[in-house]
Amino acid sequence: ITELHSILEHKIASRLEQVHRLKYTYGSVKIEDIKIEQIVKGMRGMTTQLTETSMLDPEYGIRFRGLSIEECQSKLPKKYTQPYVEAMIWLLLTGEIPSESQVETMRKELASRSFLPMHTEEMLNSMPTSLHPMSQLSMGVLSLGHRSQFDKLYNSSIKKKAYWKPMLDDGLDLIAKIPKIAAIIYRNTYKDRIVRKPDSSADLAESFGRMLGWDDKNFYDLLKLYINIHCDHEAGNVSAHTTHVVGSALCDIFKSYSAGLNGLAGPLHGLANQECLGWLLNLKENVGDYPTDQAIADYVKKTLSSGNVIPGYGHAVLRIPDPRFIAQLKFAGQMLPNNALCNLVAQCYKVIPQVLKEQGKAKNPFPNVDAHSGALMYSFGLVENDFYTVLFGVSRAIGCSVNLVWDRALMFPLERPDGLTITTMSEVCKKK
Ligand code: AMX
Repeated sequence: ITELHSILEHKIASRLEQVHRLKYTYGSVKIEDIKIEQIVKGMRGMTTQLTETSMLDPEYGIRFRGLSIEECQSKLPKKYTQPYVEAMIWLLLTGEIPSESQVETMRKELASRSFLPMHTEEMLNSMPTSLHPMSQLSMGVLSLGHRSQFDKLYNSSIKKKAYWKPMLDDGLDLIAKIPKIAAIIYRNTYKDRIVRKPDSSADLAESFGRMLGWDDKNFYDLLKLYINIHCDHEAGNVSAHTTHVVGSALCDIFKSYSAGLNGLAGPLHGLANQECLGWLLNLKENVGDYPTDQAIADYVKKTLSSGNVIPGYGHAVLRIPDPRFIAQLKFAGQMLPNNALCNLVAQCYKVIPQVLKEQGKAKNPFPNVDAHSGALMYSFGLVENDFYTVLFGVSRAIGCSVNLVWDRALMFPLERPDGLTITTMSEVCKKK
């Protein structure tokens, strides 16, 4: 991991120069005007963040350090059909495609950190199983702060410039430990409360799959795909943004990401994948395994006329079918060509956009990532849909951690936008 430190030292130095230039040379350049409707409509289309790891283009989808999902799949070191999660972590941290040996270094580093403190295990084991798995996850992550290197060093004489080092230490801890927290929640809530130990000879996804209780290399492959496509999605989404804002108060990664996870648990964000599967299973029950397109369209219209949204469709930024959905569609086509539920997802993709277009409300009538993930998990035997957002949380820990490391490396300040009262804003409008 010394190699990772020296790569980062080098990259951070040149990025710091750029940020310095942005601040002092170009500080007064305006990049856009803010309209009142943007403030009222949840800050849509307002560029307010600087981020290193990924960018979301409405017409193209996500690029991780400039690479599309397909490019990541072809360029990053892989096992079976999908890149190692460790390779994605390296890419997000450094912006470089890792060698096989760098992936192995990352794998060993994470494996050595994958144990949990006793108090975390005891706390998770004492939680009521009726508590939503996302609440358990958020508390499990928060409890890891007990050993935060960032907190420890912040209270010593560490210089601001070096904050990223303990943040990296904590970030690797979080990424390494969160699979075991998730596995305990899964085994306690739905199974026999027996959890296997992390497998120090396996990669992160395989070790996670084993702890969940699976002995199936295709399932480990699905976990690699799932974690890689969910690991980061630009800076403005609720979980990433929340983590960043809390981190800007110089909270450690565990407090910051625990807050981010609470946002991820919202039905308009991460919880949508739980709702998606529920909706899909109801659809299947109503229209059968091999429905006509018309039967699906009628069911969709019924959902809309009862005042509900179609889970898994639409997006706050994207204006195309989500490439993360397409990657899962391809995976299902290869691994589960005769699976009725996955085939129903594919048929919905043909039918639903047209119905949403006719309804004319959604700016994006196409599927997002959540339209497929639940069906894949369900088909591999992970059927408990209120656990799905926990899988999302395990994945997003990567992007949120890497971003906090870079936030501290670039010495970003406390985030504190201004607010106006509705009366004041109305008066400002009258004067215009
Ligand atoms: N079904 C029905 N109506 C929809 C719709 C859908 N899937 N998506 C958007 N609309 C409606 C909105 O409810 C809104 O109606 P309103 O004017 O009466 O309030 C109108 O279309 C305009 O919305 P928008 O600007 O297109 O979307 P948004 O940016 O406000 O919200 C999102 C985006 C994702 C919350 C929304 O599309 C939605 O609710 N989708 C279903 C839930 C979902 O799939 N969430 C997962 C998002 C991905 C993630 O974070 N995991």
